[in-house]
Amino acid sequence: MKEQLKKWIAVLFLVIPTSFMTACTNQFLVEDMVQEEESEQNPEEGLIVVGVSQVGSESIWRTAHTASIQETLTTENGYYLIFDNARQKQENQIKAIRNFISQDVDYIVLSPITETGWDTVLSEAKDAGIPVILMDRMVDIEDDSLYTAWIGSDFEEEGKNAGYWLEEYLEKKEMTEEDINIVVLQGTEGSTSVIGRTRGFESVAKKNQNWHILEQVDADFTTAKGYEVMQYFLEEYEDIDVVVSQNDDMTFGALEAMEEAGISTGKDGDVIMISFDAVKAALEKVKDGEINVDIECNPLQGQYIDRIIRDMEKGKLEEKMFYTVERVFTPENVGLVIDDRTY
Ligand code: GZL
Repeated sequence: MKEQLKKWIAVLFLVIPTSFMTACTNQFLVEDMVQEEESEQNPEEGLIVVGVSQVGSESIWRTAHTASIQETLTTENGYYLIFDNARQKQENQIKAIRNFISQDVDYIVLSPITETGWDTVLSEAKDAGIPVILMDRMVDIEDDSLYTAWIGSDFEEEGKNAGYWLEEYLEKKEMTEEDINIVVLQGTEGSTSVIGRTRGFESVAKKNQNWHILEQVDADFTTAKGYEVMQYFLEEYEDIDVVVSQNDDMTFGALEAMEEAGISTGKDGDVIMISFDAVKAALEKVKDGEINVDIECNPLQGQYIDRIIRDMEKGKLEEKMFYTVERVFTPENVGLVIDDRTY
């Protein structure tokens, strides 16, 4: 009997825990399935949901800017990123922002293609209690409480640096008295980068009586338009001494048009070539002497956005304006950075 009893007890000790474990396992399995179900229905569970409205993909700089954001606002870093490319249309950005509001995201990050036309939609975001962080470019609005922070470049400083470089270069070449004819390829009309770079360069130009800005034309920050506008300048003006191009993509188009016209540029060329952005493909041309100077504009803004959001999460944001660090590259110093350039 005892033996029989012992067997039953052993069986019970074996069966109960097993069935209990089976039940638990089943329960855990069920819980897992529910969690899995929930996470499929609610992928942003426990993550900071950020809606990003990007200008477009018009330039190498913009591609690097987008990469910096997408490589930082990852789920591993605690974010659920909803990214919208507006294809260079403000109405697409406004639609995207309204979409983010309807999804009740935690933050909206916006690179505004132009400065005006944002008051209404940013008021809607504020009414919805969603903080807006501006990146790259600025908005021209009545009430600056409509955005919580801004991260970007000092574009006016960039424009001035181009002017200061030209002053120094012409002095070295003993060309401070002769007429200097300048044409400017501008980027997207009404964008902060164009407004600032133009204002900065003009502020230096007006101090040099022998400088003549013949014309400034919008080439929309693209290579194709840069080529077209440079062709127009070459047909319109016989004697161009300096080309200022407000981003490297337009510069590539302008260089192609000048090469086709048999005009050399850069260090020992017919035309002085000044560019902005300092992407690697352009720095190669600085190194080769085809571009005289490239004014850096830093697209790596993802980390700044991450830090701003982290500080806001802790209610610790103390600043509103964050400026990126930038340099001026010439054949003399480009070698220091070119190999490490990731874009
Ligand atoms: C600058 C950015 C400009 C770049 C262009 O911050 O707004 O837009 O200079 C880009 O390359 O298209």
